[in-house]
Amino acid sequence: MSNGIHLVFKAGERFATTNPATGACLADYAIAGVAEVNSAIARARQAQEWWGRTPLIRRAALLRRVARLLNEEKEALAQVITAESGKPLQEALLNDVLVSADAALFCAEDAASVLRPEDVPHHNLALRLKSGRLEWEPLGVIGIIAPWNYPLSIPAADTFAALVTGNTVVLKPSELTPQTALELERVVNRALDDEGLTTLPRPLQVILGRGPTGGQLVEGDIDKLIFTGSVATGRHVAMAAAERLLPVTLELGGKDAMIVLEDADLDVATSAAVWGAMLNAGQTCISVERCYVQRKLYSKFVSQCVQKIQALKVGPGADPQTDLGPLITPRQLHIVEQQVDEARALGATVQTGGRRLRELGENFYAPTLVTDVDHSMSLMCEETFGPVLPVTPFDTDEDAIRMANDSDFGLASSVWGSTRRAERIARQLHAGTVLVNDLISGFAVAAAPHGGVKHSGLGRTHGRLGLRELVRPRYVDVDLMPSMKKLWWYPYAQNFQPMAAFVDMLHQPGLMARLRASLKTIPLLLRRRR
Ligand code: TXE
Repeated sequence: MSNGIHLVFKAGERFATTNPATGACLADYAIAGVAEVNSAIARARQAQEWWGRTPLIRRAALLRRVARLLNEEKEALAQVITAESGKPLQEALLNDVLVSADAALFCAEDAASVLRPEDVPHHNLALRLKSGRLEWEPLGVIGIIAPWNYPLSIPAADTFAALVTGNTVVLKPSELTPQTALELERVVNRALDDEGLTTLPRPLQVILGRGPTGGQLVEGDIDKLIFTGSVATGRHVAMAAAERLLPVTLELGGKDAMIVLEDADLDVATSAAVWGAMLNAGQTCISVERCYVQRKLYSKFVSQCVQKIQALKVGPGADPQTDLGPLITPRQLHIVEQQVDEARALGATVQTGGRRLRELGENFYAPTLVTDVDHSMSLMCEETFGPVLPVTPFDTDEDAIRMANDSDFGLASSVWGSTRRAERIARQLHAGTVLVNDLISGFAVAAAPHGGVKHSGLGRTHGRLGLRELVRPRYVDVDLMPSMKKLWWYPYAQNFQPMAAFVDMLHQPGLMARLRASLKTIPLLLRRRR
């Protein structure tokens, strides 16, 4: 038994992947059992010995090479991603391949400044004859458990951050999108070869399988885990990790609010709302899951959004004309369908969509806009992860802030309207990221941290904060007068009063009082120390 899930591995078990648009079988793969997971971790640990000693300049060069290869192979990679995840080709190209290439370059360029030792100035006079500095060292082997919705960019950004900081990686991708992870491994290995870093074993190890394989990784000899997925699994993983004090970073999705003020540009805000809710068929942790519109704009906002939604072209992601692809699995479609049906039963109005598109295939759901919604509905409080835009009006800024913050999640949110007013609201929202007059794109800013508050998770990935989570600080303190015994060592006899004067000398208000106190410390200097 492990992290709430029984680890049942049958020797030789395999799993297959299917194309979400067509239902066609894509490939089948061997499941990594206990032995395979542990030997991948052992290889990563062995690799860390040489990789951790490889100078940063060479690690950065590897990531520059990776960025170049991702660019060279962008079209073929986008095809693999679309085949496995169902998303439109353009989304695979930009939100997976480009975001990954940017992350690689960011790591190559910024790691040096993050890893540079930092001076730690000493403020206390008695400690000034020492110099202190912080040094950063890799944690060791990083386990990454990744989801299917951004099958390249999520594991790639985490992998690159781990590699550039001198760690090695064991990656367990989603069982729905294993091929994309194997492509990532291939690109990294090719970059290692191109850079003359052919030493074995390799710093990135990929293990394939379902939940139990991930569970075994959590149980294995790793030094940190980065998990991206559902709240339920994240909680299991965190509990198993806590048992052995394994540090974890958790990215567990969101219920992101979009607030549209009356002074927002209506045309821009409606296009943003539709794209922000429908991107990747809504299967984006930072997609618009709730939209609050100031009453004056509300009815025009709804009718413009409906028009724009109805103009979307739904179809297989591989068709370059497609705006909106299928959901990943019938199970995911069922979650969406249930939430919309429940809202409808509780009085919500489906303005457009709200049904399966069976004529297109098993996993297609019509892009949907729902009004007359409230927070008693799961559509407004649980992650939907589907192409659904629930819209509701508000009156005052305070109402909008209260409604947006009334959620168990806090990943990202956006505010639309005049910049100053929107920024004032943004500062009051409980979320890891708040965008003003934009949405989603925070994830594409390689330098920006990604992560949330409340049930959206713990810690940060991406950016300088993400790099810092993959190193441990070591405080190094060097005494500049090694032949001198310290004034606070033994003996204590007759020390107390001069020491009290010493504290006065540092903290007594007024210069004269401090000078007087300093005279009383002279006996400290004259005393012989044992
Ligand atoms: O997630 P899981 P699922 C949300 C979204 C979606 C829901 C379920 O709302 O509807 O989660 O999706 C591995 N020990 N998000 O079922 O189960 C699993 O193999 C260790 C939000 O796909 O959390 C996969 O690699 N690992 C989200 C990964 O965990 C385990 C992205 C995620 O799977 C495991 C995806 C276990 N016991 C879904 N069980 C986001 N944050 O963006 C499963 N896994």
